[in-house]
Amino acid sequence: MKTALITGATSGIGKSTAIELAKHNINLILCGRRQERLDALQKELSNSVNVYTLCFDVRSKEDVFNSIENLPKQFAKIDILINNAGNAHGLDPIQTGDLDDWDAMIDINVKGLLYVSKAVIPKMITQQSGHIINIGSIAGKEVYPNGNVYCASKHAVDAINKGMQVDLNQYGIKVGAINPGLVETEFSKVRFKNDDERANNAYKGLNPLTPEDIADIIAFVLTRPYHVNIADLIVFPTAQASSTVVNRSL
Ligand code: NDP
Ligand code: 8X3
Repeated sequence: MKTALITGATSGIGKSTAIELAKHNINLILCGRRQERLDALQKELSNSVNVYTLCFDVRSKEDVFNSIENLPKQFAKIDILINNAGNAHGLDPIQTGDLDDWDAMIDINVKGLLYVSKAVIPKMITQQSGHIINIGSIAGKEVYPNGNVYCASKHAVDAINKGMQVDLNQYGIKVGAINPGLVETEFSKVRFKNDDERANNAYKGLNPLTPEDIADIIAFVLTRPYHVNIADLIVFPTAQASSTVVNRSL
């Protein structure tokens, strides 16, 4: 049985991915900052697979490395890494953006992803196998009004994804990115700091992607034969054609 480490497993895409991978008999290391949610998911999935939880903030280099280096033996071999933890913080023009929001996005979406990857990649190199899926975004392919720093953080994920592919190619490790458009999760609640009206407006009048849609794609990517690597994939709801072209009347 394989083991997957999923960051951001307490909500949205990460949580749905955990549920989906359990159906594929993949043991799980679930990460996030909200221990009670990790505990609940562990309880839910432990009937079918082995589940271990790691509660850390991806911004803490020390906690990331301590947690991953001290995994119990049963979970020490990580076959799959889903780099999913991340959020947008704010949606403001560059001239009025909040510095704390900028720090959060760069520290979590970029540096956090790097810390977790740095803790896991040496294990995969020793094994000469592994599969890393980086959750990017359409915001890593386009820049939209007021998206500035979030888009920058996801463009960085796009570059890191390509960098990992190039550098890890010699070890037989698969690396790929999934770049979704609008997915209804807690993402907009976080972006708009619990302003429910603004959060709901993001999905108003359209049929957005669900986190289960992304989990389904992740499972598809993971179950391709060894010689097939989905390197970079964009997925939109049918109502969306780009970051700014969204049909809200379908
Ligand atoms: P959610 O807000 O539902 O989930 C975000 C997850 O990230 C949570 O589990 C959260 O866990 C975790 N997380 C956030 N900050 C930290 C941190 N500092 N340390 C550790 N974990 C953290 O949003 P989504 O599921 O939508 O987002 C998942 C990924 O998908 C993100 O990378 C996002 O950028 C990307 N994405 C989302 C899209 C969307 O429209 N929703 C579209 C394209 C990409 P906890 O708070 O418990 O730490
Ligand atoms: C999340 C999708 O369009 O809000 O990455 O940036 S978007």
